[in-house]
Amino acid sequence: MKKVVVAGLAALSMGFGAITFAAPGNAATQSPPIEGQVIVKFRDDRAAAGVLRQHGLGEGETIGSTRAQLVNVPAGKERQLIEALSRNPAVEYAEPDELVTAATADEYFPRQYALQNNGQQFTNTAGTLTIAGGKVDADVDAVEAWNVTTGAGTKVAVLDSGVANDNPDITPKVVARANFTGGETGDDNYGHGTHVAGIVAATANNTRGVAGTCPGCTILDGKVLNDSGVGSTSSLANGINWAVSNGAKVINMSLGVRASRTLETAVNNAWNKGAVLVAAAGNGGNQTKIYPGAYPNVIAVAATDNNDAKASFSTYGASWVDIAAPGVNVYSTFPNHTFVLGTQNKRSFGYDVGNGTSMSSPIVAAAAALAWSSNPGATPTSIRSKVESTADKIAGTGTNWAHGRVNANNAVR
Ligand SMILES: [Ca+2]
Ligand SMILES: [Ca+2]
Ligand SMILES: [Ca+2]
Repeated sequence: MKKVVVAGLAALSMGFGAITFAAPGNAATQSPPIEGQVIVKFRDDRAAAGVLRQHGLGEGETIGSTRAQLVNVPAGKERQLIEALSRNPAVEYAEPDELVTAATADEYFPRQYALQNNGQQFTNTAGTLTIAGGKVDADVDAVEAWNVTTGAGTKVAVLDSGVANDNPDITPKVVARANFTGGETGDDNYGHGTHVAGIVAATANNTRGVAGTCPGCTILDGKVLNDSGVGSTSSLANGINWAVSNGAKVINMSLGVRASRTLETAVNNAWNKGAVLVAAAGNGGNQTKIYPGAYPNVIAVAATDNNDAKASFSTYGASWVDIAAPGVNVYSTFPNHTFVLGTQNKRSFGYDVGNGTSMSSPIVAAAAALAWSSNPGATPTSIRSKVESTADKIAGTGTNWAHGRVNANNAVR
């Protein structure tokens, strides 16, 4: 029987340049306030000196344009003085001076603009990759979402080319594996699945590599694409069934195929059994439907960049593309061994950048998993509705997709 080809929507251009530039400094996410100083703002600055004197304090420096003062206090008395000052009617507010740190202690986190975009920019030492400073907050507010939940134990199925056995940032997150490709090793010798899985659930705060969008999530690794990134409708349908049987709350499919009644039945069965399904919209740069994304019970995801603009390669069209997520220069995990990409052998050292709606889909899948985690009694319908309805509307993109660019923080509130 002739197989229908399912091509992984592989990155249009994967960097594979040696990533050698120095890691930025990092600090813990939870730190105590800075000792010996508090921030005070007065309703009328003319009252400041008198009020501070009542508490045995002198006036401090003004903080930029805020009109608040940074006041020196005895170490250990910060909280007590904040409470006392807050009760004074002349004080608008008093608050601790908090330590500002990197959001996670992962080496490459600052490159992950999709999770937190401060307008950061990078050029690698080889000069082969530049990420220009993007638009501040053109991101999915993952760091803010993690204050509510990191998705602990929520299972996300990645139906893809497998997940590498040798990447300490993502391999330990795999709780079940199955190989539907027939004959090949269960390892990822294509790279695509490892990259997608890392976007979902790479371990955060381990000093290493990247952070997943849902760092507490676990991965069901269903290998449906072979080591050339190709599979069949039947293997994909089997993978969907396996994912549901193994407790997947979300199923990510960064791949595309022509319509198939078998595939649609598998999709609908999974949805009816309680899984949210997410798929790439495609990299055609046009409005051509691909499946499973175009099925009604699958969220189809387009790609944006670090300016919240539609990626040039992204398939689009609000009639069937549901939502968008960053898909340009997305950092994630790769195998830590030689694998095949196209016709070439590639030696990867565990991390690289990827481009494609394949990278956008797992961000939405992870946001759905975070939403499940904060609403355990929800249904696929309510989770999908939450993720879609709370997306950030991006001016000028209304005809490209039905909802906005996903916002994980909104999805968990
Ligand atoms: Ca943000
Ligand atoms: Ca990490
Ligand atoms: Ca759809």
